[in-house]
Amino acid sequence: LHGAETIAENFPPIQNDVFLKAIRGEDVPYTPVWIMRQAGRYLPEFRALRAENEFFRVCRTPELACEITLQPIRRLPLDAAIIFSDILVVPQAMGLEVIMVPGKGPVFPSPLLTPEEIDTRLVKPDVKKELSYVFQALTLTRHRLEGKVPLIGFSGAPWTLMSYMIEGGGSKTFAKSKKWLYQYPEASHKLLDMLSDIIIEYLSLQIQAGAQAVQVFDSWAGELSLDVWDKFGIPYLTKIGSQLRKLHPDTPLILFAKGASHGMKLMSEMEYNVLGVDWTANIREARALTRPKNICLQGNMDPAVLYADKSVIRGEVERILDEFGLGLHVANLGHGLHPEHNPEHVAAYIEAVHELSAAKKKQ
Ligand code: 1CP
Repeated sequence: LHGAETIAENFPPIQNDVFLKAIRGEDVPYTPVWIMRQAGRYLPEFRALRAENEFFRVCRTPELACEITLQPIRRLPLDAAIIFSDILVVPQAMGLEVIMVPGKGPVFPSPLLTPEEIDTRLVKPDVKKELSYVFQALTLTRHRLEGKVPLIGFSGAPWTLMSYMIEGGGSKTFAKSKKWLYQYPEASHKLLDMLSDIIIEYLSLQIQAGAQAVQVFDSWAGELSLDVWDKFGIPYLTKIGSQLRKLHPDTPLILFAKGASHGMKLMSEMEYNVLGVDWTANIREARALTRPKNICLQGNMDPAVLYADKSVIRGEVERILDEFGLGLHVANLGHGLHPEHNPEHVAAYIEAVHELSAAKKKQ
């Protein structure tokens, strides 16, 4: 690493700020687009690098995390980059082991079993030290992007991280972690509050390291009833939003709560500038709630559309752009890219967003 690339200052001036402008509700020439999991297994260059490097080794090696972040930016005209990492580096920093099992995904060999284990097995980490590799990757990537597009940092949301820590990996029913919410509400609140404080510090340090926007992924919000999410999700998301807003008044805050468009009203009352929506959301209703507050929406094409022909992709993009209307929209999929997606179809999606939105703007 060159000395200057390790210091979070004198970053190259931004060239493409369409993403940042769209979030602020400013006039933009076209609708900006980035894609969740844009750095991932659908890219041959990602698979090649991963073949030689274990997943969390990539996360922990700033040069490698930077390289993977830049891969989709070199190939595709995306309007933002997202740092390569994983939401599960936070539970790792709290003392839990997480391994990436090929073909299966992340696994905790020894998940949390009882509320007592919050005290006996978890540590409140020195975030700056334990996750320094993430901050270094952000600083390096911000320099190496040369101002081409803004860089997004991220964290998992408290409930989503809690569910992984208790389930020990992905889950179909969320039986164990939901049992905690109903059976051990106090311990659940204790764990969620502990996670929230760590996440606030983690995201604040990401912004200081060079992240120009941060996204909170509540991937499993949609597994909860509105009432339970209101009790165990919203208070912590609110705390994260308002603390970060105070610490970093000008940095866009994005919340993506998958499957939780039933909670749109609750989300629109927090301090996030952008709300992610998946393909089940009612866009007109979401707009009615968010437009008066100048909140930007992000989404929402079903990733499965990318399996269809390019003409179908274009048609779906056209429909989605019409539904959102111009302005205060960042195009994205409603969830991450799949390893099976064809990079050419991903390119066709981005091109369709750019061309069709620019044409609508001129109408
Ligand atoms: O072997 C591999 O390369 C594994 C695939 C992979 C990748 C590319 C995983 C394992 N994580 C990642 C990177 C990643 N994870 C990013 C990079 C930035 C980008 O979007 O390009 C991000 C933002 C994440 C965040 C993440 N990890 C989430 C939240 C987003 C979402 O998908 O809902 C979640 C839930 C995880 C856990 C995780 N990590 C990896 C997998 C396969 C999973 C999901 C497993 C499950 O279904 O439970």
